[in-house]
Formats: sequence, C-alpha cells, structure tokens
Amino acid sequence: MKKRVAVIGAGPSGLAQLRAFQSAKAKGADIPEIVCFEKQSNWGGLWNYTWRTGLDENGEPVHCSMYRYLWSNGPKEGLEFADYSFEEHFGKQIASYPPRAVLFDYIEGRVKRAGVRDWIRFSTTVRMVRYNEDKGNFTVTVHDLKQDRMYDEDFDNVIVASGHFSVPNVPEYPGFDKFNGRVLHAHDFRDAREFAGKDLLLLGSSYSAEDIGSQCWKYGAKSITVAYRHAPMGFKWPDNWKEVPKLERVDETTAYFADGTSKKVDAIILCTGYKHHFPFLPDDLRLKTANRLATADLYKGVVWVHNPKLFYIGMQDQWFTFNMFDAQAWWVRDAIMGRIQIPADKAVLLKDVEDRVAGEDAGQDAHDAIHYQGDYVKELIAETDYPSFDVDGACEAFFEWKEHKKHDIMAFRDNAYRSVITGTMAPVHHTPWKDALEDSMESYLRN
Ligand code: FAD
Ligand code: NA7
Repeated sequence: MKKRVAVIGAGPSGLAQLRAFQSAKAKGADIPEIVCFEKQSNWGGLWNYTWRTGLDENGEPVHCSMYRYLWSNGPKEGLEFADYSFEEHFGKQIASYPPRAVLFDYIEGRVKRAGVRDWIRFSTTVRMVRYNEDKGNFTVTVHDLKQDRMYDEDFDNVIVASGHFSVPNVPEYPGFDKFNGRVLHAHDFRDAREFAGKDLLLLGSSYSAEDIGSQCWKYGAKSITVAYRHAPMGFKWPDNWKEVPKLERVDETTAYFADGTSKKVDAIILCTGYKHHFPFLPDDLRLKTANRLATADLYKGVVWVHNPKLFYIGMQDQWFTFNMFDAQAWWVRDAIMGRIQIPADKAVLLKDVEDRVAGEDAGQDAHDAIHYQGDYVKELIAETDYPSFDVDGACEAFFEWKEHKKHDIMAFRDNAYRSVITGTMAPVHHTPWKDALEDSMESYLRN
C-alpha cells in the first residue's frame, strides 16, 4: 500500500510541500499519495486577495490578512525560489519590491508548471485531525463546502501548513465601546483610501503598523499616530506622523497616552499581531508557541516532537519566507520518504528544540536574528537535494534593506538588489513607491 499524506493549506508553505514531492517524482522516485485540503477556492494563501472581511461566502473565517496596494515589505531577493527564479518566471529581471499581485503570479507560476493543482481539494476545510493509536495513522475530518458534505479519510502523515498570520490578536482598551469612529484589526484592513483626510491611531510597532500606516500616509491620511507598547519603531517619519507611548484609554473622540498627551482621532487600527490558531487539532497534536524563530515543540523546526508523524511548515516568525518554506518542505518530504531518519529517542528531539531556543535567545539584535534564520535554512538545505543557493547573499540583501529603511522609510522600496539565484541586478522601479498609486502587475512590469 502506498503511504497517504495530508497537507493542510495551499498557501506558499503547502504549495512548497506539493512542489517538493512533485520534484522527487519528476526524478523518478515513487512518492506517496498526496492530498492537499484548502478551504479557499484558490491557492496562494494570504496572497490570494479578497475584498471580504469577517466570514466568507461559506460562513468560514476569511483567511486573507492582505490589503490593496500591498507591496512586498522585504526585497524579493531574500525570498526567491532556488528552483524557479523571477527571471525564469517573468522572462526578465524585475524590480525588488513587487506588489501582491506580482508575487501571487510568481508563486502560482511554479506550481502551475509542476502540475500539482489536481492534488488539491479546494473549498474544503479541515475540521479535525485525530491520531489513531491502534492503527498508527490519522483520521482527518473535512467539510466539502461546495457539496456541503463532511467526510473522513485516513492518512499516514499529516503536514500542517495553515499559516499563522490570519487569526488576529485583538486587545481591548478602556473606552473602545464608546469611541465614535471605527476600531478594526489589521486583519480586516483592506483599502487605505477609506482613511484619506482622516486622523488615524495605530497600535503596535511592527510590520503591520509600519506598512498600514505607510499605505494610509501614501493615500492621503491627514495624520498618523502610532502608540507603542514597549519601544517605538524609530524611523524618520514624515511630518504628519508621530510615535507616542502606550495607549491608556479613549473616549468618544480622543485617545489618551501614557505620557499624558492626547490626540483626537477618527479611527483606530489595531496592528497587534496574530495568533497561532489550529481549531482542527486536538490537545495532543496542537502547536502552542509564541511568534518566534525557534518555535516550541518542533524538531528541526518542522517535526512535532510529541508525534513525529505530524509535521508543521512555516510556523516560525519570518525573515526568510518562500525559500525557507521550500527548505522545510524538502526536508519533511525526505523524512516521510525515509531518506532522512528522525531520531526515535524523544529526548533527542526535545534537546534539539531547547538548543534552537537557546541559539535564538543568544542573539542580540535583528542582524543576529537574520543570520540565525539563514543558518537554519542552510542546515535544512544541506540535508536534501533542494538546489543550494547563496543564503549569506540573501542575508546581505536583508541587511541592506534594513539600512535603506533607516535612511528613508518612505523610499526604501526604490532600491534594487542582486539576485542570489541568477546573479542579475534588479532594475530600479520606474516610479518612486510613494508616487505609484496604481499597483497592477501590468504597471509594475513596465520597467
Ligand atoms: P498562509 O499564506 O496563511 O496560507 C495558509 C493556507 O491554509 C491558506 O490558504 C488557508 O486558507 C489554508 N487553511 C487554513 N486553515 C485551513 C483549514 N482548516 N482547512 C483547509 N485549509 C486551511 N511574506 C513575504 O515574504 N513578503 C511580504 O511582503 C509579506 N507580507 C505580508 C503581509 C501581511 C499583511 C501578512 C499577514 C503576511 C505577510 N508575509 C509576507 C508573510 C506570509 O506569512 C508569507 O508570505 C506566506 O503567506 C506564509 O505562507 P503559509 O502557506 O505558511 O500561510
Ligand atoms: P507582529 O510582528 O507579531 O507584531 C505585533 C505588534 O503588536 C508588536 O509591536 C506588539 O508589541 C504589538 N502588540 C501586541 N499586543 C498588543 C497590545 N495588547 N497592545 C499594544 N500593542 C500590542 O505582527 P504584525 O502584524 O506587525 O506582523 C505580522 C506579519 O505580517 C509579518 O510577518 C509581516 O510580514 C506582515 P510589542 O512589540 O510586543 O510591544
């Protein structure tokens, strides 16, 4: 009997997994039967944009946390697939910070060519996974949303690739229930034009606050106030942008901060991060971790230490994304196919996790964190046939990116970097980011 493997989610991580198996098959290997369950009607995960918020057409929570006018927040040279370059996909080198639609097209291009769409059951939500001690396998319960039918299937392995930037962390502050304007989480933010001419308050001091604030600034917000909990982002912001200490309370019209200052605002956007949330996993299989580079309970960052037949892809906080998911997916494929041995002694698995946590904790700053994740990618790649690439070169692109942000936060996307896959320099984009209000693929590729 062929092994059966379930993959949960067809975002970049799940698609990396399908491509990993397909690539082994293309080289003549006898691969397991792969079934990927995806609750959306299309692939791409977060990159599959929808205008919807709240519940979708099937009453499922909307997965998408992305918004209109989203451009890559890091250089594409840090995430390029080693087996499918941007030049191969677009027929030429393109600028370094592609808008969402361009990256979606790139992700899709590789899996279209691999011919794995048939492995995916779309509009199918995984409702529960149970481990059968007696049979040594998993029963996966799914809901076919089109047919409105639930059914069970058994699998030898399960790979969870359902993402962790979709279920919002939504704090409450005193007065939110009396505030006259809108209070929303970044997950439900869609179109910056809604806030043109408005005074905005954002909570949080990470990527969402930086990027949603920047979008709103670009599309004409009157002012941006960002309240931080621990530390400000500290960039050189435009004149109508201010960082203030922690929010204490709001009344009908005004927000009050820990330093005694206040500001009248029209809307509040909670850029307060996301939760690792797996409603389809019982206690014995469910990952509980902070959003960090060394996740809890995952040997090699992918194997569930409490049951090594279960794997997770993409659960780390992310400097590296698509290429790290690839490194993980190739490794998991080889573990499932018996090419890599997972130690039988649980103490060894736990020690690996402990060492990774200590390794991350020993780092002092973002520079160390980037190296740490780069080294992790190298470690996994070295153990499989994923095409090796210049990971240190990708780290360099991240370091340059950080410097460019420090220099001018509203212009960092006007820079270009060298591909570590093809060695070609990207062109500088034809229009400065702050002036490029139209973000279609056609317009971006007009270089
Ligand atoms: P996801 O993309 O979240 O995909 C998970 C998939 O699983 C989804 O398709 C979902 O529908 C499916 N799923 C979930 N639950 C179930 C279920 N129960 N049953 C069936 N299917 C299910 N990364 C970058 O590299 N560059 C960027 O510029 C960038 N910008 C970002 C901006 C925002 C606002 C956010 C939130 C993230 C951004 N990221 C960016 C990081 C992003 O996490 C990764 O790029 C990537 O999307 C992660 O892929 P994934 O497959 O792990 O998860
Ligand atoms: P992150 O990176 O997890 O950051 C969450 C931010 O929210 C962080 O600055 C937190 O502050 C802040 N936070 C969390 N809880 C609160 C409360 N209760 N009050 C105030 N502030 C809070 O999430 P992002 O959404 O920015 O980024 C996630 C991904 O999306 C990322 O990979 C990007 O590529 C896009 P702290 O710093 O802990 O004080």
